[in-house]
Amino acid sequence: MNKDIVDLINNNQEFILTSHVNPDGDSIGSEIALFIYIKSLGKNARILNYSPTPDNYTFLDKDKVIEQFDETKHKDMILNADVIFILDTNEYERIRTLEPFIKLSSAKKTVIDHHLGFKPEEFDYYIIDTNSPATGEILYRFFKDIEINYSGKKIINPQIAEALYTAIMTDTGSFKYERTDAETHLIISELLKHGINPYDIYSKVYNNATAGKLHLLGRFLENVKLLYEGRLAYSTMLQKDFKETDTDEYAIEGFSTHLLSLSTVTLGIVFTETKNGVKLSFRSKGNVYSNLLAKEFGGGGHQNASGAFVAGGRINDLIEEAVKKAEKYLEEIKIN
Ligand SMILES: [Mn+2]
Repeated sequence: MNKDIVDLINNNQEFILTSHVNPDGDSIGSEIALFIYIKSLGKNARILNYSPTPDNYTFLDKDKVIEQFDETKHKDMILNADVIFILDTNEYERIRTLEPFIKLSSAKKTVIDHHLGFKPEEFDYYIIDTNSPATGEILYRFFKDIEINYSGKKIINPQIAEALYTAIMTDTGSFKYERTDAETHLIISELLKHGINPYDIYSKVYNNATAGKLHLLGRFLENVKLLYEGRLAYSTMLQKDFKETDTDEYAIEGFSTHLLSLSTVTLGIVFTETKNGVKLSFRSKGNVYSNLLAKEFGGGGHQNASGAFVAGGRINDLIEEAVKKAEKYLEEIKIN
């Protein structure tokens, strides 16, 4: 991958970076890290996201460079860009209203992600590493390769280190999910040498709850249902839950881990009623393929974390349907 991308960056001037709807630590961290690198070469770059940056990740955007996509303001910028990087995103649908302009743009389009999804033929460069637990880890290796083999100059500075650390910390569930391996820890060790503070970063990302969020979590836990000898756990969040706790749908990020904390559970589902449909989030343990179930609802993702959105769907119907369909995915698939 690297030589092509090194040349792509060196030989162009106008860059657009984007990532998925409801960005997470890996999206924002990866965008900031790549942005700083591109800018350091004297190029122009903009980060355009469909969603605003969640409050707990704004510390990464020290110079407030991330912009929320606005069609009138940014359309021409996208159409006329030289290169567009789509980070941590595996399908066009997840960049929402940016999709038509990116498709129309004459820019060279590059995907860097750790999920399968996009059709490679729709892109000029398609860098997918499903062994990486985070896009931030792919970028770390990219930067190290440039430092060693191409530029001889140090790329990773404290700000990039903080962004990549946050990307990897959040996408590995603080270094515990599948695909967290020795290399991940070695990379983290290298990043820590830049003087970043793990406790400080963790606090900024996770110790930011409001009373409303705790009350919402209370409801979420109260609503947990267990089925199939305790192998399936699910919970439901309704619009009234958000209204009554003065929160919104973004507040449930991370709640699904509570479902997997039950020892018997292999698959957890969170059903969220939104204003225009129902969101289904699937989480699983080991070789339980949650993404196959997500696919049955027109969604996708990877083995242990996936999701689907059913526009206009009714939540009770979807719970019934998903519970029924889930049964055949609850057993681990043994691979010899
Ligand atoms: Mn990611």
